[in-house]
Amino acid sequence: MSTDREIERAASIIKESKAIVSLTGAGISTSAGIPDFRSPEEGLWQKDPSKMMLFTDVGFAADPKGFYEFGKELLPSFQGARPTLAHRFLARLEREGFGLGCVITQNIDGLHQRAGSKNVIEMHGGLSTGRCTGRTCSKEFTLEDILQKVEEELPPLCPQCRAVIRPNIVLFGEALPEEAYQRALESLKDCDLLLVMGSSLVVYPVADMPEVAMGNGAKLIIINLQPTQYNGRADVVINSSLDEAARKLVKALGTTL
Ligand code: CNA
Repeated sequence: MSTDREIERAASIIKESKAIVSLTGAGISTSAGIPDFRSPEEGLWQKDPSKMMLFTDVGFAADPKGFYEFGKELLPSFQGARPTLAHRFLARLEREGFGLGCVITQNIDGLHQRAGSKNVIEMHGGLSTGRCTGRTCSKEFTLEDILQKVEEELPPLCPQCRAVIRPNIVLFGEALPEEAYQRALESLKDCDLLLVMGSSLVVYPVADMPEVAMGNGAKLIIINLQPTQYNGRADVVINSSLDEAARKLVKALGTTL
């Protein structure tokens, strides 16, 4: 549980910081109904580790039908999701002059943008678009196109070249989008506070980002239910649900949601 002392300390660091970057993970969207990967019991990999393979570059290429069958099960949770208090908290920190410059997210759900955050760097792509995997075909698709095709056949195929369509997300084993990665590194170079929210900090290279920020002199605040490898080095660790922490931080900062 987060103590009032940790909240007060985090609020005072936020107030005195001039250039804040937030790094978010799947934990910020669990209260919106989207399961994460590694939470005990509810995490997708904890429930069924065999599904992890489908989200690798090799696994997708070998079994795109299996990927989409599992994707169809997960999709309603993404479609029904609304931004959480914690998403709205970050949008407010950006809008209200608290010095939040950008949100670096590992999430693919688009909830930061829907909460009103303007400067969002998606490290693992997003679900809202897709593309043909054909070598010479570069056709792009909206999520609506893909959903329509998924109803017709699995896996969905490109109408132009009949190759498999894939969502524009980064699968395990693939490189991060270079432009997003460079932008993220730039923002970490200049920040004086990294605020990590809802990430196990085990997926590299994003898991190196606290190291990069601290190496540049930034403070580190972690809000997460489970411990991370950086807890011992963070300035403040708030071990509570993100929505509860956001509610208390908003009060301590003297703002509203
Ligand atoms: P993860 O490894 O599943 O870790 C999530 C962390 O959040 C865990 O340590 C939990 O303890 C913590 N957590 C869960 N719920 C809460 C809560 N309510 N309050 C506070 N802490 C909470 O997820 P990461 O993001 O670290 O791993 C990166 C993966 C997850 C990326 O490749 C993502 O694309 C992928 N992912 C994204 C989504 C999404 O877009 N919403 C969903 C599932 C997985």
